[in-house]
Amino acid sequence: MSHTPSLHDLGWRPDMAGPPDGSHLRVARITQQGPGIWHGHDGATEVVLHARSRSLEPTPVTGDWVTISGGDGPVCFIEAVLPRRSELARAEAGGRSERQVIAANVDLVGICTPVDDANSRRIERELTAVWASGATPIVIITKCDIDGADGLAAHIDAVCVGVDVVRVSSATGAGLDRLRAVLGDGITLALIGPSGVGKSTLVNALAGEEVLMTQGIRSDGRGRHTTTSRYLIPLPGIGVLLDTPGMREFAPWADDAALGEAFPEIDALAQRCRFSDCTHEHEPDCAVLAAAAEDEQVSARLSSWRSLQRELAWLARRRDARLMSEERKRWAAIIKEGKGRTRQDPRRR
Ligand SMILES: Nc1nc2c(ncn2[C@@H]2O[C@H](COP(=O)(O)OP(=O)(O)OP(=O)(O)O)[C@@H](O)[C@H]2O)c(=O)[nH]1
Ligand SMILES: [Mg+2]
Ligand SMILES: [Zn+2]
Repeated sequence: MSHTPSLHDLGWRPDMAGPPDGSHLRVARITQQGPGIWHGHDGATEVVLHARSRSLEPTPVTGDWVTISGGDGPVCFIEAVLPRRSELARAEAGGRSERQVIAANVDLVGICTPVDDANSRRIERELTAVWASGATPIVIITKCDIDGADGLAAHIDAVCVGVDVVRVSSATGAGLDRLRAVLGDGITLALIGPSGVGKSTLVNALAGEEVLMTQGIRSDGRGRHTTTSRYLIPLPGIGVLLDTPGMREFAPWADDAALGEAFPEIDALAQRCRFSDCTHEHEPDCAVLAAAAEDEQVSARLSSWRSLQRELAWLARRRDARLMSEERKRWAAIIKEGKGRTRQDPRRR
């Protein structure tokens, strides 16, 4: 970076509450996360951060605003994580029932998809997660310099109902002005999408210089992940970019309200079903089924909606089961402790 970003360049806003005047604490934003160690910037200098306490909650992620102490050397301590205004989360790959926060305090999430290999189902899944995050999604179609891009991009619009779609090429610079227009001073845009779609290349193109490593043109490593951590990159005068490593698959962590926002046309049709709790499976006078029978596009969207809804319901059940089991353990411990006390001194209550 050519010059030191101020807190404002990092995305700090006057309406955000930091430590009180006279406090020995100051704020910083996490620019790269753990495990166990974080990098941040406090508007004056880059800092290496450790957690003050083992029980620091929540675990800081890239994009977080934290209060820090120390600073004679480059190592400082994270004292607290400031309240998040947005939280982009997914169900962790593998077991898939743990919530994993990918980034915090982002205003916009750019769902990146390459024009020659766009996966509509994946875009729907990512949109659902972004609607649940508190940030606003935009869909960024990358590599639009590829031959026949216009025709290839057409089907993507069908799954981007009510969402801005921006076509860009980092190679030619096309569309970058539109992206700069949705950005702005202190606005944070996180980029997500599979590996190799050109997320880091796009950050470099917006920055006008090589701030991130990208997959080399001559690289033969298909599917190799080039970016391995989540980076926050303040671009003074442009905005704040948050680059993420490509995720092979994406399981959204969301609720039905977010699902409704990702499928607004299904939601609108559902308002006209006879039953307010219609599942759109077999009920009479179901407006969604009626529309799906007449329109292939609605039918495809309905089947995505169904599978996502099942997936989210499964996650919610797993989460509830886990909460109940934790609650049971907590009670068992309380009861055990109570019994121990009774045995020692039966008169004490
Ligand atoms: N034709 C064309 N190729 C591009 C464009 N942007 C990126 N690429 C190429 O796509 C490949 C991947 O780019 P990266 O920016 O490293 O992709 P990434 O999404 O950051 O990948 P990960 O870090 O692994 O998640 C590189 O070989 C780039 O040269 C573009 O606008 N047009
Ligand atoms: Mg990358
Ligand atoms: Zn219905």
